[in-house]
Amino acid sequence: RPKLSGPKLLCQLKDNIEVATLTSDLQPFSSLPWADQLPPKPLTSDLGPYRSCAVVSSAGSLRYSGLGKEIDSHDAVLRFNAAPTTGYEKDVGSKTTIRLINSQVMASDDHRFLSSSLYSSGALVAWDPAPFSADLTQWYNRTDYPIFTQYQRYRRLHPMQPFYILHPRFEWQVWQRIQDNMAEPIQKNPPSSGLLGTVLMMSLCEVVHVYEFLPSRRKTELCHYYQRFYDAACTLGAYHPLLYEKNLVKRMNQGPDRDIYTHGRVTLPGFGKLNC
Ligand code: NCC
Repeated sequence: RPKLSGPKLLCQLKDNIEVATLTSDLQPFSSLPWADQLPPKPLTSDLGPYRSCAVVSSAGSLRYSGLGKEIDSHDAVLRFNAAPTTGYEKDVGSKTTIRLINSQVMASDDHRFLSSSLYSSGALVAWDPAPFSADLTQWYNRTDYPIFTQYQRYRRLHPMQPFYILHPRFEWQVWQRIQDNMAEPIQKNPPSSGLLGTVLMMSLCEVVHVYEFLPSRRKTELCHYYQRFYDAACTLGAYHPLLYEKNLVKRMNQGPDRDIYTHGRVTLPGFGKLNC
Protein backbone atom coordinates (compact mmCIF):
# COMPACT_ATOMS: atom_id res chain seq x y z
CA ARG A 1 0.00 0.00 0.00
CA PRO A 2 1.55 3.35 -1.02
CA LYS A 3 2.39 5.72 1.80
CA LEU A 4 0.18 8.80 1.77
CA SER A 5 1.95 12.15 1.95
CA GLY A 6 1.36 14.33 5.02
CA PRO A 7 -1.30 16.55 3.38
CA LYS A 8 -3.19 13.54 1.96
CA LEU A 9 -3.10 11.83 5.32
CA LEU A 10 -4.46 14.95 7.03
CA CYS A 11 -7.33 15.12 4.55
CA GLN A 12 -8.07 11.44 5.05
CA LEU A 13 -8.43 12.06 8.77
CA LYS A 14 -10.60 15.12 8.23
CA ASP A 15 -12.90 13.27 5.82
CA ASN A 16 -13.26 10.02 7.77
CA ILE A 17 -13.43 11.04 11.41
CA GLU A 18 -16.21 12.81 13.24
CA VAL A 19 -15.72 13.85 16.86
CA ALA A 20 -19.13 12.67 18.04
CA THR A 21 -20.29 12.69 21.67
CA LEU A 22 -23.34 11.20 23.34
CA THR A 23 -26.36 13.48 23.56
CA SER A 24 -29.56 13.11 25.55
CA ASP A 25 -31.65 12.45 22.41
CA LEU A 26 -29.64 9.38 21.36
CA GLN A 27 -30.94 5.80 21.72
CA PRO A 28 -30.68 3.87 24.04
CA PHE A 29 -29.91 6.81 26.37
CA SER A 30 -32.99 8.85 25.48
CA SER A 31 -35.26 6.25 27.10
CA LEU A 32 -33.22 6.01 30.32
CA PRO A 33 -34.26 7.97 33.43
CA TRP A 34 -30.92 9.83 33.57
CA ALA A 35 -30.87 10.89 29.89
CA ASP A 36 -31.13 14.58 30.79
CA GLN A 37 -27.74 14.38 32.54
CA LEU A 38 -26.17 14.01 29.10
CA PRO A 39 -25.52 17.26 27.22
CA PRO A 40 -28.30 18.26 24.81
CA LYS A 41 -25.72 19.30 22.19
CA PRO A 42 -22.51 17.65 20.99
CA LEU A 43 -19.11 18.86 22.19
CA THR A 44 -18.22 20.44 18.85
CA SER A 45 -21.17 22.82 18.99
CA ASP A 46 -20.37 23.92 22.57
CA LEU A 47 -16.54 24.20 22.62
CA GLY A 48 -14.28 26.28 20.40
CA PRO A 49 -13.40 27.26 17.81
CA TYR A 50 -10.00 28.11 19.28
CA ARG A 51 -7.12 29.67 17.41
CA SER A 52 -4.06 28.01 18.89
CA CYS A 53 -4.16 24.87 21.08
CA ALA A 54 -1.84 22.71 23.14
CA VAL A 55 -2.14 18.99 23.73
CA VAL A 56 0.02 18.01 26.70
CA SER A 57 0.98 14.33 26.82
CA SER A 58 1.72 12.94 30.26
CA ALA A 59 5.18 11.69 29.29
CA GLY A 60 8.08 11.71 31.73
CA SER A 61 10.09 13.72 29.21
CA LEU A 62 8.04 16.82 30.10
CA ARG A 63 9.96 16.87 33.39
CA TYR A 64 12.56 19.69 33.34
CA SER A 65 11.25 20.81 29.94
CA GLY A 66 10.49 24.37 31.06
CA LEU A 67 7.60 24.36 28.57
CA GLY A 68 4.97 25.65 31.01
CA LYS A 69 4.88 29.26 29.77
CA GLU A 70 4.68 28.21 26.15
CA ILE A 71 1.89 25.71 26.88
CA ASP A 72 -0.15 28.30 28.79
CA SER A 73 0.21 30.83 25.94
CA HIS A 74 -2.20 28.78 23.80
CA ASP A 75 -5.91 29.62 23.74
CA ALA A 76 -6.91 26.15 24.86
CA VAL A 77 -4.98 23.38 26.62
CA LEU A 78 -5.94 19.69 26.67
CA ARG A 79 -4.60 17.34 29.36
CA PHE A 80 -5.07 13.65 30.09
CA ASN A 81 -6.38 11.47 32.88
CA ALA A 82 -4.87 12.20 36.30
CA ALA A 83 -2.07 14.46 35.03
CA PRO A 84 -1.69 17.33 37.56
CA THR A 85 -0.49 20.90 37.04
CA THR A 86 0.00 21.92 40.69
CA GLY A 87 3.69 21.66 41.50
CA TYR A 88 4.61 21.13 37.83
CA GLU A 89 3.65 24.55 36.40
CA LYS A 90 7.16 25.33 35.16
CA ASP A 91 7.16 22.27 32.92
CA VAL A 92 3.50 21.76 31.95
CA GLY A 93 1.75 25.08 32.65
CA SER A 94 -1.40 25.57 34.68
CA LYS A 95 -4.22 26.13 32.18
CA THR A 96 -6.67 23.28 31.59
CA THR A 97 -9.43 23.86 29.06
CA ILE A 98 -10.31 20.24 28.43
CA ARG A 99 -9.36 17.07 30.31
CA LEU A 100 -9.71 13.79 28.43
CA ILE A 101 -10.11 10.84 30.78
CA ASN A 102 -10.44 7.12 30.20
CA SER A 103 -13.09 5.10 32.02
CA GLN A 104 -10.43 3.39 34.16
CA VAL A 105 -9.63 6.74 35.80
CA MET A 106 -13.31 7.32 36.53
CA ALA A 107 -13.71 3.90 38.13
CA SER A 108 -10.52 3.20 40.08
CA ASP A 109 -10.40 4.13 43.78
CA ASP A 110 -6.81 5.46 43.51
CA HIS A 111 -7.87 8.40 41.41
CA ARG A 112 -10.66 9.64 43.71
CA PHE A 113 -12.45 10.83 40.62
CA LEU A 114 -15.59 11.98 42.44
CA SER A 115 -13.81 13.97 45.15
CA SER A 116 -10.44 15.18 43.80
CA SER A 117 -10.21 18.82 42.69
CA LEU A 118 -7.92 17.71 39.87
CA TYR A 119 -10.94 17.13 37.65
CA SER A 120 -12.85 20.32 38.40
CA SER A 121 -11.24 22.76 35.95
CA GLY A 122 -12.33 23.01 32.35
CA ALA A 123 -14.56 20.63 30.45
CA LEU A 124 -14.34 16.86 30.96
CA VAL A 125 -14.45 14.38 28.12
CA ALA A 126 -14.58 10.67 28.93
CA TRP A 127 -14.15 7.57 26.79
CA ASP A 128 -14.33 3.82 27.29
CA PRO A 129 -12.69 1.12 25.13
CA ALA A 130 -15.83 -0.06 23.35
CA PRO A 131 -15.93 -3.31 21.38
CA PHE A 132 -15.09 -2.86 17.70
CA SER A 133 -18.17 -1.76 15.72
CA ALA A 134 -20.50 -2.70 18.56
CA ASP A 135 -23.66 -0.65 18.68
CA LEU A 136 -24.48 1.67 21.55
CA THR A 137 -26.82 -0.75 23.30
CA GLN A 138 -24.29 -3.59 23.28
CA TRP A 139 -21.62 -1.27 24.62
CA TYR A 140 -23.93 0.24 27.24
CA ASN A 141 -24.58 -3.21 28.64
CA ARG A 142 -20.92 -4.22 28.63
CA THR A 143 -18.56 -1.27 29.11
CA ASP A 144 -14.92 -1.94 30.00
CA TYR A 145 -15.30 0.08 33.22
CA PRO A 146 -18.52 1.47 34.83
CA ILE A 147 -18.31 4.75 32.92
CA PHE A 148 -22.05 5.46 33.09
CA THR A 149 -22.61 4.97 36.82
CA GLN A 150 -19.58 7.13 37.55
CA TYR A 151 -20.75 9.73 35.04
CA GLN A 152 -24.14 10.02 36.75
CA ARG A 153 -22.54 10.32 40.19
CA TYR A 154 -20.11 12.99 39.00
CA ARG A 155 -22.85 14.97 37.27
CA ARG A 156 -24.91 15.04 40.46
CA LEU A 157 -21.93 16.40 42.41
CA HIS A 158 -20.81 18.88 39.70
CA PRO A 159 -23.92 19.70 37.68
CA MET A 160 -22.49 22.92 36.18
CA GLN A 161 -19.25 21.50 34.77
CA PRO A 162 -19.42 20.58 31.06
CA PHE A 163 -18.90 16.81 30.76
CA TYR A 164 -19.06 14.85 27.51
CA ILE A 165 -18.75 11.16 26.64
CA LEU A 166 -17.13 10.28 23.33
CA HIS A 167 -19.19 8.19 20.95
CA PRO A 168 -17.35 4.85 20.57
CA ARG A 169 -17.58 5.22 16.79
CA PHE A 170 -14.98 8.00 17.09
CA GLU A 171 -12.30 5.79 18.68
CA TRP A 172 -12.69 3.16 15.95
CA GLN A 173 -12.70 5.74 13.17
CA VAL A 174 -9.32 6.92 14.46
CA TRP A 175 -8.15 3.30 14.80
CA GLN A 176 -9.14 2.65 11.16
CA ARG A 177 -7.00 5.57 9.96
CA ILE A 178 -3.99 4.04 11.72
CA GLN A 179 -4.66 0.58 10.29
CA ASP A 180 -5.23 1.79 6.74
CA ASN A 181 -1.89 3.53 6.80
CA MET A 182 0.18 0.63 8.11
CA ALA A 183 1.44 -2.35 6.14
CA GLU A 184 0.97 -4.88 8.95
CA PRO A 185 -2.16 -5.60 11.01
CA ILE A 186 -2.23 -3.65 14.27
CA GLN A 187 -3.79 -4.79 17.56
CA LYS A 188 -7.55 -4.32 17.70
CA ASN A 189 -7.48 -2.03 20.74
CA PRO A 190 -8.53 1.60 20.60
CA PRO A 191 -5.90 4.33 20.18
CA SER A 192 -4.42 5.92 23.31
CA SER A 193 -5.99 9.00 24.88
CA GLY A 194 -3.04 10.88 23.38
CA LEU A 195 -4.11 10.40 19.77
CA LEU A 196 -7.83 10.70 20.55
CA GLY A 197 -7.19 14.05 22.23
CA THR A 198 -5.01 15.25 19.36
CA VAL A 199 -7.72 14.51 16.77
CA LEU A 200 -10.34 16.05 19.06
CA MET A 201 -8.34 19.30 19.19
CA MET A 202 -7.73 19.25 15.41
CA SER A 203 -11.48 19.56 15.03
CA LEU A 204 -11.73 22.50 17.49
CA CYS A 205 -8.58 24.53 16.76
CA GLU A 206 -6.91 26.35 13.89
CA VAL A 207 -3.53 24.99 14.88
CA VAL A 208 -2.60 22.27 17.38
CA HIS A 209 0.74 21.88 19.16
CA VAL A 210 1.31 18.49 20.71
CA TYR A 211 3.96 18.28 23.44
CA GLU A 212 6.11 15.22 24.13
CA PHE A 213 3.91 12.76 22.26
CA LEU A 214 6.87 12.35 19.92
CA PRO A 215 9.69 12.25 22.47
CA SER A 216 12.34 14.98 22.49
CA ARG A 217 15.99 14.74 23.47
CA ARG A 218 14.66 14.42 27.04
CA LYS A 219 13.23 10.99 26.17
CA THR A 220 13.20 8.85 29.29
CA GLU A 221 11.79 5.62 30.66
CA LEU A 222 10.08 7.68 33.36
CA CYS A 223 6.46 6.91 32.54
CA HIS A 224 4.73 10.14 33.64
CA TYR A 225 6.15 13.54 34.60
CA TYR A 226 4.20 13.31 37.85
CA GLN A 227 5.12 9.83 39.14
CA ARG A 228 8.28 7.97 40.08
CA PHE A 229 7.52 4.94 37.92
CA TYR A 230 9.68 3.67 35.07
CA ASP A 231 8.43 1.65 32.11
CA ALA A 232 9.42 2.09 28.46
CA ALA A 233 6.01 0.69 27.43
CA CYS A 234 4.45 4.02 28.46
CA THR A 235 6.23 5.69 25.55
CA LEU A 236 6.23 2.75 23.12
CA GLY A 237 2.86 1.17 23.88
CA ALA A 238 1.56 -2.28 24.76
CA TYR A 239 -2.24 -2.32 24.86
CA HIS A 240 -2.61 0.75 22.64
CA PRO A 241 -1.12 0.84 19.10
CA LEU A 242 1.01 3.73 20.39
CA LEU A 243 4.05 3.31 18.15
CA TYR A 244 1.80 3.34 15.07
CA GLU A 245 -0.01 6.39 16.42
CA LYS A 246 3.30 8.20 16.78
CA ASN A 247 4.36 7.19 13.29
CA LEU A 248 1.14 8.72 11.94
CA VAL A 249 1.58 11.95 13.88
CA LYS A 250 5.19 12.21 12.71
CA ARG A 251 4.00 12.01 9.10
CA MET A 252 1.38 14.74 9.66
CA ASN A 253 3.74 17.11 11.46
CA GLN A 254 4.01 20.48 9.72
CA GLY A 255 6.64 21.92 12.05
CA PRO A 256 10.41 21.46 11.70
CA ASP A 257 11.91 18.14 12.88
CA ARG A 258 14.17 20.21 15.12
CA ASP A 259 11.09 21.22 17.20
CA ILE A 260 10.55 17.59 18.09
CA TYR A 261 14.12 17.17 19.24
CA THR A 262 14.30 20.37 21.29
CA HIS A 263 10.72 20.86 22.50
CA GLY A 264 9.00 17.53 21.86
CA ARG A 265 6.70 19.75 19.81
CA VAL A 266 4.62 18.74 16.80
CA THR A 267 2.52 21.27 14.83
CA LEU A 268 -0.69 20.09 13.20
CA PRO A 269 -3.28 22.08 11.25
CA GLY A 270 -6.85 22.18 12.45
CA PHE A 271 -9.32 20.44 10.11
CA GLY A 272 -11.01 23.75 9.37
CA LYS A 273 -7.77 25.12 7.91
CA LEU A 274 -7.29 22.24 5.46
CA ASN A 275 -8.15 22.58 1.79
CA CYS A 276 -9.02 19.04 0.83
O1 NCC B 1 -0.55 7.15 30.72
P1 NCC B 1 -1.67 7.99 30.19
O2 NCC B 1 -2.50 7.12 29.10
O3 NCC B 1 -2.57 8.63 31.16
O4 NCC B 1 -1.02 9.13 29.28
C1 NCC B 1 -1.78 10.02 28.49
C2 NCC B 1 -1.28 9.99 27.05
O5 NCC B 1 0.05 10.52 26.99
C3 NCC B 1 0.84 9.80 26.04
N1 NCC B 1 2.06 9.29 26.71
C4 NCC B 1 2.08 9.05 28.05
C5 NCC B 1 3.24 8.62 28.66
C6 NCC B 1 4.40 8.46 27.90
N2 NCC B 1 5.57 8.10 28.46
N3 NCC B 1 4.36 8.70 26.57
C7 NCC B 1 3.22 9.12 25.98
O6 NCC B 1 3.23 9.34 24.75
C8 NCC B 1 -0.05 8.69 25.48
O7 NCC B 1 -0.58 9.09 24.24
C9 NCC B 1 -1.17 8.59 26.50
O8 NCC B 1 -2.40 8.22 25.91
C10 NCC B 1 -4.53 6.43 28.19
O9 NCC B 1 -4.22 6.46 26.99
O10 NCC B 1 -5.65 6.73 28.64
C11 NCC B 1 -3.41 6.03 29.19
O11 NCC B 1 -3.97 5.86 30.52
C12 NCC B 1 -3.20 5.11 31.47
C13 NCC B 1 -3.99 5.06 32.81
O12 NCC B 1 -5.24 4.42 32.64
C14 NCC B 1 -4.23 6.50 33.31
O13 NCC B 1 -3.03 7.24 33.35
C15 NCC B 1 -4.81 6.49 34.71
O14 NCC B 1 -3.92 5.97 35.63
C16 NCC B 1 -2.89 3.73 30.93
N4 NCC B 1 -2.10 2.98 31.93
C17 NCC B 1 -2.48 1.82 32.45
O15 NCC B 1 -3.53 1.28 32.15
C18 NCC B 1 -1.56 1.20 33.46
C19 NCC B 1 -2.06 3.89 29.67
O16 NCC B 1 -1.76 2.61 29.13
C20 NCC B 1 -2.79 4.73 28.64
